[in-house]
Amino acid sequence: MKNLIAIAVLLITVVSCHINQKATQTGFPFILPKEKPNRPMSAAMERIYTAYESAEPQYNELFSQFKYSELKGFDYHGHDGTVSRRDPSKIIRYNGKYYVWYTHRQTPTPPMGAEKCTDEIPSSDWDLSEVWYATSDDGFTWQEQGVAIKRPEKPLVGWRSVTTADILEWKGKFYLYYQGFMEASGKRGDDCPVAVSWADSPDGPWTPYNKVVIANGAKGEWDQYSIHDPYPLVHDRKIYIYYKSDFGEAPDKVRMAGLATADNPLGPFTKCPLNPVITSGHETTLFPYKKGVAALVYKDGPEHNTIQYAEDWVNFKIASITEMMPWAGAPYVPDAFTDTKDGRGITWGLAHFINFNQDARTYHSVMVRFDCDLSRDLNDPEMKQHRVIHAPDVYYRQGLSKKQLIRIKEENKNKK
Ligand code: AAL
Repeated sequence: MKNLIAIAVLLITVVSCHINQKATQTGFPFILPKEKPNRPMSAAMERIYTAYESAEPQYNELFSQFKYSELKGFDYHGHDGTVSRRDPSKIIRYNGKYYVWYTHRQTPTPPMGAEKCTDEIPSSDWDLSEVWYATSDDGFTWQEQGVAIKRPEKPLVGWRSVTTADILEWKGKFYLYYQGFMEASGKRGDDCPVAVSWADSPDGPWTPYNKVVIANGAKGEWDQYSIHDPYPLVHDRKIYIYYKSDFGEAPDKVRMAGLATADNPLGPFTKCPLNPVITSGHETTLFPYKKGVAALVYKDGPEHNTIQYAEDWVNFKIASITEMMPWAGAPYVPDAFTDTKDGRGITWGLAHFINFNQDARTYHSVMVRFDCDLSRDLNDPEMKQHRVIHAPDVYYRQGLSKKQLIRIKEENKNKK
């Protein structure tokens, strides 16, 4: 009994001290402390000191705004929908020039959907496509060099379309990983295993391996249908390929990213048992940062519009929240293949704008340049602004649909 009373007295003293401290603690300092202050704080205040590299975004190396520039050197046939360029690869520098690979479609008509497609008429924007490449001195003006990966003969992997390539440099050779379609995209979904070709120089010629290198998951698994956007980096003397898969049933489609690693560019690739490792986003955009890897996670999912970081290359945490992120961002990553433990970050790359005309009848995509400051070697305060001010027109263009307008009209009618 005595013991019980002693414990009760102790508890009351501790609780009342805590309440008193809260009641007597002075207001939060006017100048936001750089270090976490030693005082009770709300969950939100705790978080800015524990979840991010810095409590203020402008001092967070993994926070940035994104600025966009039109590219010179690409012809889109009057933007009539018959020529499309999309899904650029990360950019590499070789012999004093930047190189990029991308999906190139040149078809007699714009995409007509899975029902109407033929051997010449594309179902989707990336159907009946090839992987092309371009080089540049400054990243703004590009010289298109033509095809890198052609569609092989039926029934080889990719006979219907080869798309969404990304580049690896490994032991003096170059490897392009890409999606190989064996039926028009849209027939079921967007099923396409990962294929690979290699070359001694980024200018080719490219030799196809003609085998699937990362297989779809087993029946019923999250990646049973598609391995999209294969994105290779080098870490721990291994090839790390991040990829995205689509799963679930419409309208609850889910897009997440996983990881597969290998000792050899042609495989075998082992999927990470913790997959998926990134729960949001769409195409894959990653770069070595310090000891770990950072990812741009935009569009789709609960954590879209974030930049994430995984020190162990598997367990990603939100490092910042931002806006206007590049779609299919493909950065210039100087240390992508150096197996660095001191990743320096990125400052620019290419991305795409899909449905450039905002008109399904001339559907096509264009490539665009983005700039940012996600680099430990750059300090550009303009990129570290916490907000972007958009012209009213940007908001008005997100107008209500006809269906929504009818609903609101009905609601108003019923109120009378
Ligand atoms: C893209 C990528 C993949 C998909 C399709 C073409 O943005 O995620 O490449 O298959 O859409």
